[in-house]
Amino acid sequence: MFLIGCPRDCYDTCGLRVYVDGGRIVKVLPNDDIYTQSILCPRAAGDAKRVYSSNRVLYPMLNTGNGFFKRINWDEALDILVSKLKDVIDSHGVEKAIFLEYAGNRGLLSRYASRRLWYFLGVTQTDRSICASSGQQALELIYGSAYGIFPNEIDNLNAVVVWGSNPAVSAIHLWRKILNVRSRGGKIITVDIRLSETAKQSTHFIRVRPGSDGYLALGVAKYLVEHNYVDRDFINRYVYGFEEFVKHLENYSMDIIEKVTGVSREEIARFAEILVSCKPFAIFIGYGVQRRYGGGEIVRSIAVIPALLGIHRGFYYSNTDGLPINLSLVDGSSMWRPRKVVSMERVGKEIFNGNYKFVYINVHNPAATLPNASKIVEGFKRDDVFVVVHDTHWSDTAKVADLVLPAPTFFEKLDVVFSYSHNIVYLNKPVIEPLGESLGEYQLMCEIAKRIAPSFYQEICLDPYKVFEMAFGEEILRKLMENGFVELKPKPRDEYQTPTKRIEFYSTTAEKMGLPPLPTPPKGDFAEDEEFILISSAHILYTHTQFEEVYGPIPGELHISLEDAEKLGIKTGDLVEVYNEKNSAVLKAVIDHGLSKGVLWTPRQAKTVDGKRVNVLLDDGVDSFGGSVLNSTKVKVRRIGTS
Ligand SMILES: Nc1nc2c(c(=O)[nH]1)N[C@H]1C(S)=C(S)[C@@H](COP(=O)(O)OP(=O)(O)OC[C@H]3O[C@@H](n4cnc5c(=O)[nH]c(N)nc54)[C@H](O)[C@@H]3O)O[C@H]1N2
Ligand SMILES: Nc1nc2c(c(=O)[nH]1)N[C@H]1C(S)=C(S)[C@@H](COP(=O)(O)OP(=O)(O)OC[C@H]3O[C@@H](n4cnc5c(=O)[nH]c(N)nc54)[C@H](O)[C@@H]3O)O[C@H]1N2
Ligand code: SF4
Ligand SMILES: [Mo]
Repeated sequence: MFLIGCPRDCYDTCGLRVYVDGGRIVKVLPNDDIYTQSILCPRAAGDAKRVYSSNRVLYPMLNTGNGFFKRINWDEALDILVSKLKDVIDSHGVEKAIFLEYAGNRGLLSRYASRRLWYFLGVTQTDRSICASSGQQALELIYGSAYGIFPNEIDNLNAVVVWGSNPAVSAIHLWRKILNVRSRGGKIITVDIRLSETAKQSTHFIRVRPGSDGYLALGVAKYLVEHNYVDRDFINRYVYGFEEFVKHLENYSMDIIEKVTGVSREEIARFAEILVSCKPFAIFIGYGVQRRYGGGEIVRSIAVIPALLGIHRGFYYSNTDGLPINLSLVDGSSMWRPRKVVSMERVGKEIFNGNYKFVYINVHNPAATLPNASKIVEGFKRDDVFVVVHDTHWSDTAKVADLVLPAPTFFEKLDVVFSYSHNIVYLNKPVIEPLGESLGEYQLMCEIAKRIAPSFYQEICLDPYKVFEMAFGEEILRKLMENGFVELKPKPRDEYQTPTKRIEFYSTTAEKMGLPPLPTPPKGDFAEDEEFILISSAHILYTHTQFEEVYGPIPGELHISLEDAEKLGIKTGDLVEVYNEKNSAVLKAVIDHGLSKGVLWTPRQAKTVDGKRVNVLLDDGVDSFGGSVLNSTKVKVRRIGTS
């Protein structure tokens, strides 16, 4: 039995016990530590099947045109790759080469250290903003960094607010801990635009209009201030700009708040009273709520609530910057900068226009997961663009690449895995041999570095254990090597890294950035007549596009309210065309009683009936805080027939 950490982009970062027989993985079981709690998610349950699936990339493969690939050897593959890269750098400039990488594997070697060559060369990179950027930035403005409570602290809470997050699907281990709060007589209040799986199991559900959450938060704040519930001592000591904030609240009347949010003042009062009577509580701020226009301001408005009631960092968002890990040393960004950084939302258009002549992609499936997915596919097919994909499986992106290189799964390679939620770090030693001729991301990066930058090889490519030491320091690495895992000490919750060292309700940094100094949320996403807001979120069987080889294509379902379905003459099972100025897609309708009028829901990256990804429809705009606006997408719908 081997104990390893799951490196998928997932809140939980579980400990997995892997059983191997005759060099093959036969069973994957959950560890019984305080975070994994002996619970196995469906993805880990399907892991062994996915590792040995026929969809694995096993050898270097060269596209010979018309979608055919021929097997070549590694020497040939590296020669082609390096000569194409050199050509582009020499004749077009280094910024015409782009490195696309995201979250397929969050291991220190697989993801972070493999960036070193690309930072060194200075090729274009994205801003990695698709997932959680706006909320991260918002929390940094108020608190100096985004870390909040750690999962072991959930046991001390009397209430949890789940705000724009769906942990019953997206973080089942965290959710188990939150459910324990309910079992102990505490409260779970879910704020969502639909009756999500999480909402169904909560003690309270507050339904808001899409993107109006900032108004709801300011409504709660107003109630707390007006009823003198705020903790004056705490505020005097730790908060900067409280008086300005109170004045600012005058701009938001309860009448307007009710109208904008669809939540009555009585419900707002009940919500606020629960918070007052259930201290300590924490607000789990989701990523779904901030992936929209005004998303940063929404998170900023929500994040002041715990401080009003005297709680240090009474929220959870992403805890990476609360842990002692030096990622910028590991990935080289502390030494080298890319010549150009492009927004992840907009990169599709640039690829379509042929702005990049050489594209290197690993741990990422942009042809399926980014906005403008169809433009990315077309761009990759251009003759003047050379695309290299390093993946474990034949992803949508691999299928349209020029050169596809085989990568080992996390069971097949050395790595260190940390979490963005809890504080356990795992040392993953390979439990089986790499399948086929697969080569790890870091090893491959070193092979390319050896050929393209031989005189700097020693600086770019370090011994893997040196990389781990740079991340954690000697002492922690020693413990990690001894035990196979280590617990990191989180930063204190009463420390604020803002310019004033306080919780900045009024942010001078925001002012300098051209943002409002006080939380100024949008009224929400309003659709015109016959238009809908399209929301997408996680599905329990998949991690983004992974596991289709185990569970089949991500269901191409379009959930619609009964009222809208009746108006459009749509029944469950009907085929509907969903369209906007970007594209169209055919999906299968499902009448969903948890949805309200004007709002549609679909699983993330759903595979549409006409063979596309729902991402072809997504809004490619950028929020004023830099993040994506996927959940602000507007579409129209018409019935086209029965399935
Ligand atoms: N419609 C819609 N689209 C979305 C979102 C949404 O809410 N709705 N959410 C967005 C969010 S939050 C995110 S985080 C992104 C995720 O976007 P991606 O990171 O592109 O997501 P994945 O589909 O997981 O793709 C990762 C790829 O990495 C590969 N991979 C897995 N392990 C390894 C490995 O060890 N080595 C290598 N080389 N490859 C590996 C997988 O096979 C897969 O092809 O999607 C975004 N897209
Ligand atoms: N099973 C599974 N788990 C995953 C992933 C996966 O692909 N599969 N992906 C992982 C990744 S990369 C991420 S980013 C996380 C994301 O996990 P979460 O933070 O849970 O975010 P989402 O799943 O995008 O959406 C959560 C909820 O936000 C709601 N929502 C959307 N817009 C609004 C709004 O305006 N207001 C309010 N109040 N609610 C709104 C949606 O209805 C949805 O129920 O999940 C991680 N966990
Ligand atoms: S995918 Fe998430 S829930 Fe499943 S084993 Fe990995 S970390 Fe745990
Ligand atoms: Mo994400």
